[in-house]
Amino acid sequence: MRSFKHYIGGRFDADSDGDRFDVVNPVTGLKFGTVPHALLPTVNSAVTAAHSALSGQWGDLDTAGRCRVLRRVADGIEDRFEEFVAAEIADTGKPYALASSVDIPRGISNFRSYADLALGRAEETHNTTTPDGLGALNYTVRRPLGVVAVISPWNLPLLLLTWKVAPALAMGNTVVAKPSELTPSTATLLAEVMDEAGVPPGVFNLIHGLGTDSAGALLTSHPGVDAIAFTGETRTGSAIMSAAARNLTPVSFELGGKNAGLVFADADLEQAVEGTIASAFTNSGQVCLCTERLYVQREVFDDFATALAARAKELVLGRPYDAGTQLGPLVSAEHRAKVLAYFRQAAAEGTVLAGGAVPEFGDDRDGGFYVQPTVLAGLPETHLVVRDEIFGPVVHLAPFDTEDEAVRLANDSPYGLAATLWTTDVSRAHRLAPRLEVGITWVNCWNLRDLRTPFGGVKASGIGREGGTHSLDFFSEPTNVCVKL
Ligand code: NAD
Ligand code: 6OD
Repeated sequence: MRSFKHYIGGRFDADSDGDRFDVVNPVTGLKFGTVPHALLPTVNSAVTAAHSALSGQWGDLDTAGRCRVLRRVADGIEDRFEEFVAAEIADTGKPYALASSVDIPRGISNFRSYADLALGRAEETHNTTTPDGLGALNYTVRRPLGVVAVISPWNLPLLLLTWKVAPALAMGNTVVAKPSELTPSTATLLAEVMDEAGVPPGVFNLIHGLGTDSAGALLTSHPGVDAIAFTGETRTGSAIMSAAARNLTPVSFELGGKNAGLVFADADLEQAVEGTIASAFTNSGQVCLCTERLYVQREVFDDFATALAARAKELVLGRPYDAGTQLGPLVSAEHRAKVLAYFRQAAAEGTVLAGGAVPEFGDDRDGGFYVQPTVLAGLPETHLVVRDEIFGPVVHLAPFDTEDEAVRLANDSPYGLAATLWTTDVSRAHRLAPRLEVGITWVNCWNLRDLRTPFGGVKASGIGREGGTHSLDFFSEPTNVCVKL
């Protein structure tokens, strides 16, 4: 049984000031550890440690020095690669193939790529004309914001945590991170690696705990926090924004989605089916970028629906380490109950083309949180199954006739994170992509990520952009210096 600890000011012995809570393996539903709640004294210690670390060793380092440290962190994760994979699997139950090809490699890349970007960054300069003819030189310097609170979710725990921690540290900030209460393991290993890599005490602090009225809320409302980078549900973002408003703390938000895909009759239908299998069911649909609404041009709707449902039924649900496992369980009993409630409503009022139920294994996995990959059709656009983010392995299909109708349906959502377009007509792709109210559009692919590109959503899907220089901009404050020549 693991006993997780906070990591504050370079020490793992920081104790809990609240009760401990359990962490459970989603494959079997069995408890494997206990986690401390950080309450106000712990949050205060972490913020104080982060403040103290802004000067001294960390503050004295230039960008090159900080980037050397970040590369050592990347190397440290790589050296303990299988341990990180095992930790991610213990918390989430995701397939080994996914954790070892996406989650942990991306955690490593985040440190390397933000180190490269910060080091190669050029600031703006302007020559200004003056009445005396001698001119002035303007140049910009960037300073860290200070103490950054990083609040992350459970679906891609290390990837989404490091996606914010790496650029924040690269720009000279210090961090207090709070991972999801459901997934404390890789964040804890990351703290160990930071320690081993020589990250000075207090530069990276890790506190555990719940969100509402607990560690998360205490951290985001803390007056000693200079910026908040949050990934999670839209309504949590709203609560954090209210808390941040009191201190005028800047926020960067990556929130929920109800992502649409558009399949045109001219698409390569086999490619569109396989692409949708990936975009709807990867990580059991627990990726903010997953497609939950798919609009298919009417003349190919029936063929497409039949092919997609057949492929969904072939997907292999299994144990994380079994060769051939394609889908793991959902993260928790509570989350599965929410997903199944949507499935029941869909079955009552629409058509279930595939899945819709809990699989039966006849072994200890029946204590876990699996659900079948599910394809639905026939619900009105106003139905909650079509409007709410479900965050499970589910996609609802509906037909459309014209481009304009497709765009209207895709945009008719409170969310605006990502969209996929499946078409072989290049002009159509270029014509439609700018009309979709989202932060990211993929054409004939899904989740192809270049870490330098802007990442984020519009409407209820987020505030601001991260990725590449966008992250470096958020995590630093520009000061213009004007020198009269
Ligand atoms: P969540 O909002 O429930 O929790 C996320 C984090 O916020 C956790 O660490 C939680 O403890 C903390 N938290 C909860 N309430 C808080 C509060 N009042 N104050 C401060 N912190 C609080 O989200 P989740 O269930 O962990 O993750 C799933 C959600 O995340 C989905 O909505 C998904 O779309 C979204 N998500 C978005 C992106 C993106 O990039 N846009 C990426 C991944 C996940
Ligand atoms: O791939 C990424 O960089 C990224 N930010 C993915 C987000 C996934 C959301 O669940």
